[in-house]
Amino acid sequence: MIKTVFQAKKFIMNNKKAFIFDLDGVIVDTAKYHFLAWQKLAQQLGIEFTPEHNEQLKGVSRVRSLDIILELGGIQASQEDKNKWLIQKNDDYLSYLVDIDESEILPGVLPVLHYLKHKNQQIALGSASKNAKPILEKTGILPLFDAIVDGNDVSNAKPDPEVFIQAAKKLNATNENSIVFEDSVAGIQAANIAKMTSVGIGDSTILNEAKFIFKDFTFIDVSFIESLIN
Ligand code: B16
Ligand code: MG
Repeated sequence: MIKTVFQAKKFIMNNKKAFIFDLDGVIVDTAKYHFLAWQKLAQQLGIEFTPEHNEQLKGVSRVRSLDIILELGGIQASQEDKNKWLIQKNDDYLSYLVDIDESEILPGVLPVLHYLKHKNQQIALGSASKNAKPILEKTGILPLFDAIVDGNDVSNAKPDPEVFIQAAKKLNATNENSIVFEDSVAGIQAANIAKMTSVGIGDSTILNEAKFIFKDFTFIDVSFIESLIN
């Protein structure tokens, strides 16, 4: 009897799907604000920082992002200066977010989220950002999420899969039954390392390690979502 209950529980867990969404660059267009804030700091430090350089920062933690920029400029800095610049960058970034609302949600995202809810699917956030919750609140979509894992919860940044593994666990789904939507190379690598289904959102030449790639959510149709559910 105990064995039967255990097996039934295991069966239910193994069949649950987890749809895990990255935030910046996938759900909302805040990647451009990160870029503007980093670019301002880079200019101040006399470092050239282009949109191409910015690709290396997508999905990467705030601390690591600063290190990458300083490496680009060949600058060695004290921890005190680094802390000061991290606060400055985040303050600048937050100043862009003051007035954001639902219009910041990227095209095609809301229909996909609503369709998944309509089909009783579980949705989680898997983001490196420490500003994730206020962004979901301001854009009005926080209630659509069954679980949230963000930069405040993890100690290892993408491409380490910790953020997605935690999200799948919160939803009682196996890694194999988890689907990750990501705009960053580091995030796609994290999903692949965890043996999750990786769906790249963005440029196919940059995200070529993803199992599926779409330019944006308007290219994702119901039949694709259904194929992920079943
Ligand atoms: P914050 P994601 C990531 O969010 C961004 O892509 C990355 O550019 C940023 O450095 C990181 O969050 C940390 O963000 O400074 O707000 O804590 O794409 O994983 O949702
Ligand atoms: Mg992202």
